[in-house]
Amino acid sequence: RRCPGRGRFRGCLVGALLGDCLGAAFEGESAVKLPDLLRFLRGLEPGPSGGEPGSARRETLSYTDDTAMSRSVVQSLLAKQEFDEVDMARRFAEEYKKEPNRGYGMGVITVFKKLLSPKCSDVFEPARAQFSGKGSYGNGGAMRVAGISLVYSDIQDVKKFAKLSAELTHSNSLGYNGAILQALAVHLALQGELSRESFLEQLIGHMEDVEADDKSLADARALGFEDLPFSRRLKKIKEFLELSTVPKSDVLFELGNGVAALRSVPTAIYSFLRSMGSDPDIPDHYNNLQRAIIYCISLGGDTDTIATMAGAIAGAYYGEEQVPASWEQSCEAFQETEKVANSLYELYCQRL
Ligand code: R7I
Ligand code: MG
Ligand code: MG
Ligand code: MG
Repeated sequence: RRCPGRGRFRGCLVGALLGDCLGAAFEGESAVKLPDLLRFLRGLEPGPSGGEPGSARRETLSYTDDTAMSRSVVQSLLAKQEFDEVDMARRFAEEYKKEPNRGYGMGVITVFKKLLSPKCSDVFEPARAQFSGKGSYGNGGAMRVAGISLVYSDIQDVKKFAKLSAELTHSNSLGYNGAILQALAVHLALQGELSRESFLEQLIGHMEDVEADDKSLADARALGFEDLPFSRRLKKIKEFLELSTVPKSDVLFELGNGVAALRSVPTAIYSFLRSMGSDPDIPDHYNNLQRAIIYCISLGGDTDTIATMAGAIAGAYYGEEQVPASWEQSCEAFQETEKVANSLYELYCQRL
């Protein structure tokens, strides 16, 4: 295994930050109009249509729980130099206590409150109790997972620690399998120039294995889904990519734009893959990474989370060269994000 370039680590974390901060402005809107979105983005740029040339930017876009939790994942990995469930759980809970108004999921707050109690001796227990013992299938495990793929280079480690990091809040396999899929996508993107076809084939191969265990089969059936639901959606993505145009309504019906991992992680992967090509609706001066984020947000729904996941994948694939300065500088804590990415790069390469 080789050490990927530093720019991919910076691209990944900053891409994720951009997706969250830009997407948050539209989270929960059922129909985002593309002209409105493009106008919002022009407002971030200096010059005639944006802020006054040379003037200070009007506002900084705040990050949400997606980034707050991603930062806890990364800070824990850097402090411990490996995955440590007790340390990571403590950081999630203390970060929530410090800034509770970042837009956290309704259910996960219960987990944080239990983790903060001195009586909590098993850090996985609060997550197991969620939703009457069925566990959360939300996308919170997936939205924050990229850091795992920026520390572990071995694909079995990526799967193992993506799952464990997600299980601190999401014990339903439809939640943690989404985190595994997102971590695998970042892992593959970090390796560089893979074609769409081989990127998808590899993801399908891994997920058919991940989803074949008894708990994954039982959890999917209990919620009324077919077997191997993530793998099936990856195959649907393959069909979509073979068509010249795909109506937004088909993407929303088949892949979704919701808060469940199953209705958001495949959508982020599709957005990344479709943005390898041009999009007639998005102006040509936007690059692949920008198109991936714009497309996610244009779908509406859980825009910050879908865009942060697509941004992490696209940033790992294209590197920081595709991160526009005006977008990055619009986001809270972008300089710190770059520093942390450098540290992850050092750790990843030192561990090889
Ligand atoms: O998954 P989670 O951390 O939420 C992440 C989302 C992202 O969009 C963030 O940007 C933020 O806005 O929230 O938090 P959870 O509370 O575990 O799950 C999110 C939501 O998914 C819950 O509030 C429920 O609405 C839904 N959900 C479930 N509903 C019924 N039964 C998750 N699991 C279940 C379930 O088993
Ligand atoms: Mg959020
Ligand atoms: Mg929210
Ligand atoms: Mg969200």
